[in-house]
Amino acid sequence: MPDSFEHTPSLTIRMPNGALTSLAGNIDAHHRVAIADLILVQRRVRETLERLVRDFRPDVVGLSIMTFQRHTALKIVHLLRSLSPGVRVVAGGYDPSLDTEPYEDPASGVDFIVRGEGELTFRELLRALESNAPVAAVAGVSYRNGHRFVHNPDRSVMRLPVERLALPNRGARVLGGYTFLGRAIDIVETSRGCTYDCSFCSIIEMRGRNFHPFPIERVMADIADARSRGAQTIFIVDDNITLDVRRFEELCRAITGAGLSTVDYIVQAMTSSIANHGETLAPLMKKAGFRYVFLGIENILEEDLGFLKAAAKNARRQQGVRTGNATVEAINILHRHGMFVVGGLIVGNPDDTRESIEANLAFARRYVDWPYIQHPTPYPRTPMTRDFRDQDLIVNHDYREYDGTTAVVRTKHLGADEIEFMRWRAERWMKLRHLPPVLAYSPRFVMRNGVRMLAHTFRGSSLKTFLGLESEREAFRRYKEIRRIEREYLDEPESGTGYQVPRTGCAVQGA
Ligand code: B12
Ligand code: SF4
Repeated sequence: MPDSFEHTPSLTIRMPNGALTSLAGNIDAHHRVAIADLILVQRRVRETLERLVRDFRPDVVGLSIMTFQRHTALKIVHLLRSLSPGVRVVAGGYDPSLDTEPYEDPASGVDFIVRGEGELTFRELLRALESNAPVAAVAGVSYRNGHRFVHNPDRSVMRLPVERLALPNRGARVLGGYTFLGRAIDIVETSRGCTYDCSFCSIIEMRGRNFHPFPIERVMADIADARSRGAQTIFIVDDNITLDVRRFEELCRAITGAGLSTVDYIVQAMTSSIANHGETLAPLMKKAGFRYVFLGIENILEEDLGFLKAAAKNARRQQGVRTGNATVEAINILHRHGMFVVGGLIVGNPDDTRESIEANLAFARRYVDWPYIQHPTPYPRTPMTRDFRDQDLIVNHDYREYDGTTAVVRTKHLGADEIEFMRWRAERWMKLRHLPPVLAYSPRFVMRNGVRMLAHTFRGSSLKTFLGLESEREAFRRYKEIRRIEREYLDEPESGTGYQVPRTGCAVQGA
């Protein structure tokens, strides 16, 4: 999908989608496969798709979709159908897996949904299609049968240490230009799954509570492959790599031992693991080349952590006894070892007041290097979605805006717009503060793009705003309008193709 959100502007961050290369690496070798990450051509989606359909004449097109990308995805299906009426369309990823209904609509143009982990299901689906065999036996697939969709039984998640998956096929990419602050970036997985159950996270409904690591040799081969294709930075996309700290330490040693610490690594981590094991883990991470650590802080207030069911993963323990919150300790350890902290916080929970949101913003201002502050977003089938619905706090049912930085829920005390305004106003200045280290890291990139980077961070504001001649709310209003326009990646398809893009309201609410 081309859709990106506030914290990962395509100017500075264009990362590959890990699902697509993994799927491509695991289908039968005789297929010709092309991966097109549309994030690379955000403003040229239509012409790129027209060209690719002309060049490759695909029999099957698969799309990898998050909820906020649903609208664009359905438009893309519409376009594909107009370019190649007989093409078979497969939808996969978090959104179709957790909310099949919009894709079942005959107007959607989708033929198959692959639910959950996709490699084996997609491979078997393709085998069935090419041999004209029934797909009824393929676990994990939902398919159109006349006017209704049939949902085959779920497929159980792969036990990765024993059930081998082939390496991702990066060679199948037909578009280029993945970069992070001007440096070539790739992604690598070292494990899948998580045993926690944070109420806002889609992972549990997607694959249950489990943790399956890839063998370290396989991870090293994957990193080496990414490196050999030019990656200077690697984002490790594991759901929760810090569940097994000893294994993470072993991985760091393997990276250093293999001479692959010349790559800069970015990883997501739990505060508790870093605080409780950081003294041994952090030096190894630093030596291996880890540079940015995304910490799932979520919230600094215990009541909010309780609501988000994220207290356990943020707990500090000493001699096995819980002694408080792990966040500050985790940040200090990472800083002591020369790593930057990307602070993941969630503000706007049901009981949040102006003061509780301000407390979190002040914390971010003081402690984190790069803020990654979001609003609770009721994605399909998460426990949090039920909580917000039960309390009647969801105010926006347009999934296009479910991108994490648009407030779509209110609290009992504050309106959604006010919550978003508070985050927006504070976060821009925090981001500005990180510019000097970025300049030192990527001087040529910043010299070339610094003005555009600032313009992006402060879009909506004008000289009048900075001089205090207009209210910041006016700038915020303009920012929201810019965001609204940015969300359209594909102009309206021509009529007469027989397909209509269905409305993408909140199915849960029946809107
Ligand atoms: C890494 C990651 C990121 C990275 C993305 C890096 C990248 N380019 O890949 C970063 C940090 C940038 C990011 C950002 C966002 N993310 Co994110 N992210 C993840 C995470 C941790 C892992 C995803 C991953 O790569 N997994 C590995 C791959 C191999 O697995 P996979 O994607 O699930 O794919 C498998 C199946 O889904 C299926 N499949 C997927 N696509 C397809 C397509 C076809 C055709 C088929 C057959 C099968 C199939 O098969 C694949 C292989 O088994 C997940 C999950 C989590 N624990 O939080 C969230 C998650 C996917 N992100 C989410 C969200 C909401 C976002 C953001 C919108 C906001 C945010 N939370 O930051 C932004 C948007 C990014 C953008 N495009 O602008 C949500 C999606 C929820 C939903 N219902 O849509 C998740 C689930 C987290 C959550 N809140 O629960 N994210
Ligand atoms: S620890 Fe992370 S991956 Fe695990 S349930 Fe919580 S948010 Fe999801």
